Amino acid sequence: MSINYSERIPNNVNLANDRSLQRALEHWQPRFLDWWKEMGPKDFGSADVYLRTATGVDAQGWATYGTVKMPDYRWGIFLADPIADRSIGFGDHYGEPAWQQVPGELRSQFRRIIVTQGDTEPASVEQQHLLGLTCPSLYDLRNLFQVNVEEGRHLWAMVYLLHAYFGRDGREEAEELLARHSGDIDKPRILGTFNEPISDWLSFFMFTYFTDRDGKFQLKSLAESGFDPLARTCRFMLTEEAHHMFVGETGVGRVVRRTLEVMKELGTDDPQAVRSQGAIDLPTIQRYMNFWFTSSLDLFGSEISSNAASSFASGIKGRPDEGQYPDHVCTDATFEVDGPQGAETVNLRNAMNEVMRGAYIKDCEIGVKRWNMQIKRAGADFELKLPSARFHRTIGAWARAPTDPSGQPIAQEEYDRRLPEWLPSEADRSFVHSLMQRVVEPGRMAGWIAPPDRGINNLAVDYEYVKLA
Ligand code: BYC
Repeated sequence: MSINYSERIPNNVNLANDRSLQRALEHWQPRFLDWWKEMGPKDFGSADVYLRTATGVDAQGWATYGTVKMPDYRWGIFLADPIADRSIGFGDHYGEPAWQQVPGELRSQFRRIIVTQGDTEPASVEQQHLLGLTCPSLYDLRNLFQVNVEEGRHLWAMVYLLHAYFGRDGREEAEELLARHSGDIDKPRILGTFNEPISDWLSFFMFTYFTDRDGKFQLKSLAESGFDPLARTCRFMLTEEAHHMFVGETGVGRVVRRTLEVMKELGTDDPQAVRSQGAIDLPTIQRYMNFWFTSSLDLFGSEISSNAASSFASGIKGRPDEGQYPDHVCTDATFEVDGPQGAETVNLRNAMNEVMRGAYIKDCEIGVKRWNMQIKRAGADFELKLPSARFHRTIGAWARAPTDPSGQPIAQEEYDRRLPEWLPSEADRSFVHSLMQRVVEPGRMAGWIAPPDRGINNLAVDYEYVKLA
C-alpha cells in the first residue's frame, strides 16, 4: 500500500475522506512542530541530513533516502496492510473477528495503553535534545537524527489512534503528550526510564540497545492486539524500530572495539591507563550497561500484575509473537515468579509482564555475546554480563530490595557502599562527559569510538551525512 504524499499529512488511511479527523490532526500538527523546534535536536534545524523516510508499508522497499532539513521531515500516518479476516489471537475473545472500533467497555484501558506508548516517543527525543552538540562523527549524528525523527513519527502514530478512535478524550490526551516533558518535576513523562537524562553518547547507545528493545517487545505485544488499527500501526512501527537497535548494538560494539585497541597499544587493562588515552575502560562500560538494562527491566511492570492479566484476558495486549505459544487462552496455566520471599506460583495471565521480560532478557543477551566475542578475540580477560533481573529494580517484587548484580540479597549497608562498583558514579559520568567533544569532519571519529564497518544505505563511512548550515 503506498503512502499519499500529496497531502499536508502524508498517510495511507485515506485521510482526505475523513474531514473531521483531518481537521483534528491539522490542528495538532503546528503544535507538534512547535514542540519539535523547542524540544527536538538543539541547533540543527537548518542542517541538511541524509535521512530515510517511509514511503510505503511493505517490508521490502518501504523507505527512500535523501537529504532533508529535519523540520521539513514528512511525518505522517502509516499502518501496515490489513490481514484479511484477521481474528483475535489470544484471551477470552480468542478466535472472534478483530475489532475495527474500540469496544466501549475497553475504551479507558485501550486509551491508557496507547497514551503510555505514545508518551515514550517524544520523551526519548527530549532526552536526546543536546546530544547532537557532542557527536563523535557525522555518521553518528545522522543516526541520532534518524532515530529522533522516527520517534517523532511514532508519536504521530499514537496521536492518530487517539484522534481517530477516542473523540474528545483522545484529542485532550494528544495535547498532553506534548505538555509532559522528560525529567520535568511537575509534569514528568509516565515511565521511569524516560525521565533519565541521556547526556552522553555511551548512554545513548545503551538506551538504543536496551530501551528501544523494550519498545520492540511492547510493540510486538500490541501488534497482537484485538483492536486491529492498533495492531497494524505497531506492526509498521516495528519496521522502523530495527534500525534503532542496530544503532545501539553497533554503537556499544564500536566503543568496545576502540577500548580493546587502546588496551592492546598500552599492553594493559588498567582502567586509569585506558582512560588516560581517551578511551572508556570496560568496567565503566559494564556499569553503564547495568544501569540502562535494569532501568529498562522496570518498563515491563510488576511480575504479578492484575493489569497485565486483564489486558491479556480482554484482548488488548498479547504476548510478543503470540503464535509461538500452544495455549492462547491461558485460563488454567500457571507460572512461577521469583520474589524476595521465595518463588510464588501464580496464574499465567497475572505473570504476562514477567513472561515478556524473560523474552526480552534473552534477546538482550544476543548483543552481549557478540561484544564478548570481540573481547575474547582481542585476548582480553574480561566478560560483560547482564546483571540479574533482581538487581537495582524500582518496580515490581524486587523494588528496592538490596542485592548484588548476581542477584544475591545483601545488607542495605553493603549495597549502598558498593553501588559505585556496580553503577556509573559521578566520577564515571564526568569522565565520560569529558570525552564528549564534537567531531564533524566527514569520516573522522572521536578517539573513544571505532569507525563503523560500513556506511548507511551503501554509502561510504566518510560520506557527508549531515551538511551543517
Ligand atoms: N515506571 O501492574 P503494573 C518504547 C505503573 S518503550 C513508572 O506493574 P502494568 C520506546 C503502571 O503504569 C515501550 N510507572 O504494570 C523505547 C501502573 O500505573 P497505573 C513503551 C510504571 O499496568 C525507546 C502501575 O505502575 N510501551 O516504545 O502491567 C524510545 C502498576 O503497574 C512503570 C509500553 O510501555 C515504570 N517503569 O504496566 C522510544 C506499552 N511500570 O495505571 C520509545 C504500553 C509500571 O496503575 N504500556 N508502572 O497508574 C503498558 O503496556 C503497561 O503500561 C506497562 C506495564 C508495560 C508499562
